[in-house]
Amino acid sequence: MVVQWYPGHMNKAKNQIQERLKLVDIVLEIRDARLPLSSRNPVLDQIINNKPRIIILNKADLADPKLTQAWLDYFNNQKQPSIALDAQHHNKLQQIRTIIEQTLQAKINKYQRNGVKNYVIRTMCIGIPNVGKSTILNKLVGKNIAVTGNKPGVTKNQNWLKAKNNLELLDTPGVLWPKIEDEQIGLKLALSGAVKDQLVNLEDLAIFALQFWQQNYSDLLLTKYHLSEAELQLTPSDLLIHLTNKWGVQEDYERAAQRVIQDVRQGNLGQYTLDEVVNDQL
Ligand SMILES: Nc1nc2c(ncn2[C@@H]2O[C@H](COP(=O)(O)OP(=O)(O)OP(=O)(O)O)[C@@H](O)[C@H]2O)c(=O)[nH]1
Ligand SMILES: [Mg+2]
Repeated sequence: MVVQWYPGHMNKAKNQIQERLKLVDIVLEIRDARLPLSSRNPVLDQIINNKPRIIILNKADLADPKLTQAWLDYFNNQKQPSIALDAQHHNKLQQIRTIIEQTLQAKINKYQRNGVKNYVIRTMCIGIPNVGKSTILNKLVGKNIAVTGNKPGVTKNQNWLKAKNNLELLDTPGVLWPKIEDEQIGLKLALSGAVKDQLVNLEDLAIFALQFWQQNYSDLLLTKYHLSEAELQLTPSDLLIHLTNKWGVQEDYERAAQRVIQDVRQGNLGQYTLDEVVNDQL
């Protein structure tokens, strides 16, 4: 599947992140808990380099809890501060503040030693599109200031938001990288909703999802789609044809594909994580 998903605005957003980075003390890197590895942006990675960083695995409500814990353990072993979160339902936002303060403890101590009372901590929130950056910042601020929406590309420009306790937060537009060489990563990103659906072949995407569920979450597929054991053994594309017939949408495979994709994204096929923990990669 060849997808052109690096329009000019993403390049602009990347350059703006690079420019503003020197103004901030710490970066909140938001990744999708369902794909903690594939939602890591190698381009932003290079830019951020040695800046203190907290990895937030957002949308943890949709992810497989066992694998979320495995990923947190992995980051912990790498001495990389991280937290899993369900920003939509307010979970653990206070803890983000605590981790920010812990990570910047040396700097804060210095301010305090020098009698600086009104110091400001500046944070930049970065990540792929639609991962929940603006939602998290709104929760940290305690008001819905940043615009959010369930499609990629909602935030168009950088915006500073002010939270309590001297915290300033920069919201940024979601950024992908120019060339996604690994097709699997492309499919995982698309399935999570990081890529506009118009840019993707929905049938390919649904077939990828069905295959992943057959291999990893077959029990869920069996019960949620009321399949027989024999139907579960169909090839993924035959399974899509089977579901199309079953749902009575008359050879409209794209419509059936859309339904599968929606079910995955909304969690109707259960909690899932598309990336396994692998060593040596943050
Ligand atoms: N299930 C779930 N949905 C979430 C969570 N956090 C955010 N969302 C939803 O995800 C969608 C995208 O959220 P945004 O905050 O607009 O994402 P963004 O990263 O700012 O997106 P761009 O500005 O387009 O890059 C919205 O529909 C949110 O309600 C979460 O933890 N769980
Ligand atoms: Mg946004």
